[in-house]
Amino acid sequence: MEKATIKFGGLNQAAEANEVPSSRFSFGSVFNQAKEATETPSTLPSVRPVFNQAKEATETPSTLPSVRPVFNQAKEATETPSTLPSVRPLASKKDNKQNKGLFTNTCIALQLLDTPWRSVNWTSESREELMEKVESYTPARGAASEARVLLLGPVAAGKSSFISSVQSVFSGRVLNRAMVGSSASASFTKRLQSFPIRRSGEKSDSGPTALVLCDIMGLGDGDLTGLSLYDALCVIKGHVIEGHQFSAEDPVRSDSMGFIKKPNLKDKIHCVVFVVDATKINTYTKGLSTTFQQLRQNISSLGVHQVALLTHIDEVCTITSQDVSQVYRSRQVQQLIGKAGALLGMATSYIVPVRNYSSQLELNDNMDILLLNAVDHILQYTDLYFQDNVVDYKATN
Ligand SMILES: Nc1nc2c(ncn2[C@@H]2O[C@H](COP(=O)(O)OP(=O)(O)OP(=O)(O)O)[C@@H](O)[C@H]2O)c(=O)[nH]1
Ligand SMILES: [Mg+2]
Repeated sequence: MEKATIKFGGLNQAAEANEVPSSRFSFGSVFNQAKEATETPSTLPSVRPVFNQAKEATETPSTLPSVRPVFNQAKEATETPSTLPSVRPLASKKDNKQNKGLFTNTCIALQLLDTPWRSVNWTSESREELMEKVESYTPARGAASEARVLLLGPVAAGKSSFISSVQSVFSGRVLNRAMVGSSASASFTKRLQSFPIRRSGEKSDSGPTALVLCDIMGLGDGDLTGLSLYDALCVIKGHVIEGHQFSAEDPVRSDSMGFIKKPNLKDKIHCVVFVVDATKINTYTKGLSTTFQQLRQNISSLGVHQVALLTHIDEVCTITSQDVSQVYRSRQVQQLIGKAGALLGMATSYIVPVRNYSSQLELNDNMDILLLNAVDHILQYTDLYFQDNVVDYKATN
C-alpha cells in the first residue's frame, strides 16, 4: 500500500506538471489495482482486465484512446462492482469533466493525510506571536548576548536561502540578504558570514534580535570538494574568524590568519542546523551520509545540539507548493522527513520542513509561519546548550 502511494505521488506530480491527462488516467487505474490488491482481494477479478488494458495502453500508444474508459471502469469497479459492463462506451465530454474532477479529488485525498501529523496554527496572530517570541529571545542564564547558530549542509541545499528568508520575514519584504546561489555543483558561499536577525518594523531601531544565523560553504561529500569535516568542527569550536574563506586545499590551521586560539562562548556555535534538499534526499551519496554521521558524533561530544531543515518541499509536493499550510498532511513530505532522518542519523522529531523564498517577490503568511516555526524549533535546542554548558563554562573561565 505504502509503496503504491509513493509511486503514485511522484508520477502524479510528473503527470500534472506535463498536463497529460491521459497518463493520469492510465496510472490511476494501475494504482487502483495495486490498492485493491492489498486492501480488498475479493474485488480483484473485476480489476484485473482493467490493468491489462492500462498496461497495453502504455506499451502500445495506438491503443491510448481506450485509456479513458479504463479509468471509468476502474472507478466504478471500486464503487459499484455489480454494474460493471464488459466494455464501456466512450465517455461524453460532460462525463470526462466530471471524471476529471473526481479523479483530481481522489488524487488529492491520496496525497494528503486526513489529519496533519504535526499541528501548526496558521493564523496571522500566530505569525505575530512567533515573531515576538524570536524578537524577545535571550540566551538562557544570561550566558551570552547572542545565540550563534550554524547552518551546515550540502551545496545548494538552501542554507543561504533560509537565512535570507528569515531576514525577509522580519524585514517585511523578500530580500536576498545572505547571497543565494543556484543549484551548481560548487558551493556559492565560500566564507563564514554571520547574520544577526533584525527586529521588525519600528523595533528595528532597538538593534537586532539575539539570534545570529551563520552561513558557510556547502559540505563536501567525502572527497576533496567543499567544506571538510575538520574545518566545520573548527568553526563550531569557535576557532575561525568572521569572513574566513574556506578552501579544500588550505584547511584551517592554528597558524591560519586570525585563528582564535582560546575561543570564548561568544565565538563558539551554540546550535547546528543541518539543511537538506527534499528533492535530493534519494540521490545524496553514501559519502555525504557518512560525513553527517561523523559530524553528528563530534558535534554532540561538544555538547552542541543539532536539528535539521528539509527545504525545497514545494518541489516534491504539488499541493504543498500551492498551499504550504498542507505541509503536515503531505504523505510525500512526511516520507521524505523519514528519509532525511535516516540520512542524518537523526530522529525525525528534530527535523522540520521549510519552504524558502526563492522565486517569490512578496511575503506569504503561511510560508512565514513555517519559517518562524523552524526558527522557534532551532531556538529551543540552542537554549539547551546554554542550560547545559554555561555552569561548566563559567566555572572554567
Ligand atoms: N523552490 C525552492 N527553491 C529553493 C528553496 N531553498 C533554496 N532554493 C533554491 O536553491 C538554490 C540554492 O540555494 P542556496 O540558498 O544558495 O543554497 P546554499 O545551501 O546556500 O548553497 P551553497 O552556498 O552553494 O552551498 C537557489 O536557486 C535557491 O533559490 C526552497 O525551499 N524551494
Ligand atoms: Mg550559500
